[in-house]
Amino acid sequence: MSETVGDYLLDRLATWGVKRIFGYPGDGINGVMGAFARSSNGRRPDFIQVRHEEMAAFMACAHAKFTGEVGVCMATSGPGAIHLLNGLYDAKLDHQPVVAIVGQQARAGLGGNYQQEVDLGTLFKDVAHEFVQIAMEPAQIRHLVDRALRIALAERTVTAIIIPNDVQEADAVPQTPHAHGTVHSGPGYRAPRVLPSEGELDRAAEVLNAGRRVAMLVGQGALHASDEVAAVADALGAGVAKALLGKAALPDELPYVTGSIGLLGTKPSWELMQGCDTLLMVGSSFPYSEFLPEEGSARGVQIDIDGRMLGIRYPMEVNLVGDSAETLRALLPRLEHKQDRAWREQIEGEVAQWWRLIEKRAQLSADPINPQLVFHELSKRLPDGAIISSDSGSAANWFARDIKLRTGMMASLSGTLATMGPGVPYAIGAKFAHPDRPVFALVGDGAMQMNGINELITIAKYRHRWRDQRLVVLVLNNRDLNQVTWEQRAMSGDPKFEGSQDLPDFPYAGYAELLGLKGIRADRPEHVGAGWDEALAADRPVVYEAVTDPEVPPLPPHITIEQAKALSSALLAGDPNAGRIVRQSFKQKAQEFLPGR
Ligand SMILES: Cc1ncc(C[n+]2csc(CCOP(=O)(O)OP(=O)(O)O)c2C)c(N)n1
Ligand SMILES: [Mg+2]
Repeated sequence: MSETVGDYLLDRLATWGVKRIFGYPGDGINGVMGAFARSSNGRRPDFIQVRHEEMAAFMACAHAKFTGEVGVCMATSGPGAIHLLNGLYDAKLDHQPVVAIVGQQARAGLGGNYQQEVDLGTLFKDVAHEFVQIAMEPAQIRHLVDRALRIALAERTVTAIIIPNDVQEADAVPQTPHAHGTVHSGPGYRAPRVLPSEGELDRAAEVLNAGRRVAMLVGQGALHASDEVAAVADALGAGVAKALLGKAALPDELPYVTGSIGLLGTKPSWELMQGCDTLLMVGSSFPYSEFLPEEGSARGVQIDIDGRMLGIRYPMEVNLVGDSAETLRALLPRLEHKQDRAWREQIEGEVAQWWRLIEKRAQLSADPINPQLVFHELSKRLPDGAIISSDSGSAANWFARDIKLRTGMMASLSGTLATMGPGVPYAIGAKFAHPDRPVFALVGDGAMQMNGINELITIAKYRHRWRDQRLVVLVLNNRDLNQVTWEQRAMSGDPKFEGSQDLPDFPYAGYAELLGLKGIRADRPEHVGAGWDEALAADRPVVYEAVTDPEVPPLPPHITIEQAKALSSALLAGDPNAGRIVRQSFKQKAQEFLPGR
């Protein structure tokens, strides 16, 4: 049998180094599934079967985030393609290179209001606007693959290829005869060296040298520039705050690292931004202006590889288009080592105090378990090389504040779309990419019920492929959509609406056991540490269900007057849990004012 388009597609993807494709079948993409089945040469990518196409897109995004390579996902026409969308938007908004390959009805039927016929070019036109194409001829496949991967990598974005099912089954045309109108593409992409001009570096150095209290804010663009960020922070006597996607950019053990910033952030990051006279932002588009210096109060320098991201969060004096590591290295010899270290010492003092506060908050009693204790006990035990994914929800607060990352660890979450649901699929994507490393997913019960429970089936299906079996899914069983419950109270001033917020209970640990995984359930504080020890010693992936108290407030680092007012009006309006909330909030806040903090 001669090679089909499906065969050629997979071979071309292998030429690009693609090792696995996360996806789900359907008759719209069967021409490619047939090619996977014929994959005898050991060269073609693996097909990883998920429970839902959105999960395939999350896994492709996680692959990109945890390897720097392009992630690939695949779905059938119509419903499968539609299911991919939320995961693709997650990748697009977090600037990850992901390629979606989807099927379509046969060419002859298109426009015929055919079964499952959806206008996929239009559907993907926003999420994959840099490149979305329909293959109408076998000869297109070579350049569609080459361009979809190259554009995804070069633009750090999502691209899509739509292939009608009769094209998938047609004979491949790897090479067209040279003629007017034919296209002859080649594979491969290497990132360029991107550096600002000398003059702009000098201007940036002038601003940074003039500053007396420099604050740095680093994001995911600095993940590969840890040494450079540390060296520049040392020279400038700066404190460093981290946007959530950049949490692994610098280890939390460094005394001048103030940790996360924003609503989920820390008090030292707040103080750093309020007290600085100069802001150096590296590889971040952290959005919340109220957590940045007030306009006019600080001079600003920003570094970003993408010129479109410059100068949108703070009116910067110098905007540098450049790779963060290269640019910081080029800046370093231009920086004067600041002699006056008072600002740096002040920050270090606040950071030390903050860690003591976090420790105390974790130890406060709750009913039955304080979620901070669960994260605190994990943080102490994190094995070297751990990879962590967090879902959106209250887990993201505790991940941001309580988890101390060390050198060599990786961590991510849906930073920009902030969608629920990526926690478990990100962990699966991480485990396939790094089967020797321990992986942790930190997930709420709402997100588990949305999709995490189903994706446990994928873990059970594939776990035998992973040399190191340490994959732990932490579920915060608080029977509440807690993050939003607190947003209703503190932002909108409404009491908790039980109709939208209460969740049914579910036996997460028991269900894990049914699947052949290990289930651990902690419902008393004294079980929490031992539960982690057991999870880390297990011979198989674990679901660690912690029964946590929804009335422990994920307090913003600096609660504003408006938020305090909104919260009290919510309570006055008859919040069903008013009494316990006041007690828990008071306990948390009181820790800041106790002696010996
Ligand atoms: C797809 C999607 N739907 C809704 C939301 C809004 N949202 C953000 S966090 C959250 C609650 C999450 O609840 P859960 O997973 O139980 O975590 P908890 O906050 O209770 O720890 C909701 C509804 C969202 N971010 N994404
Ligand atoms: Mg919950």
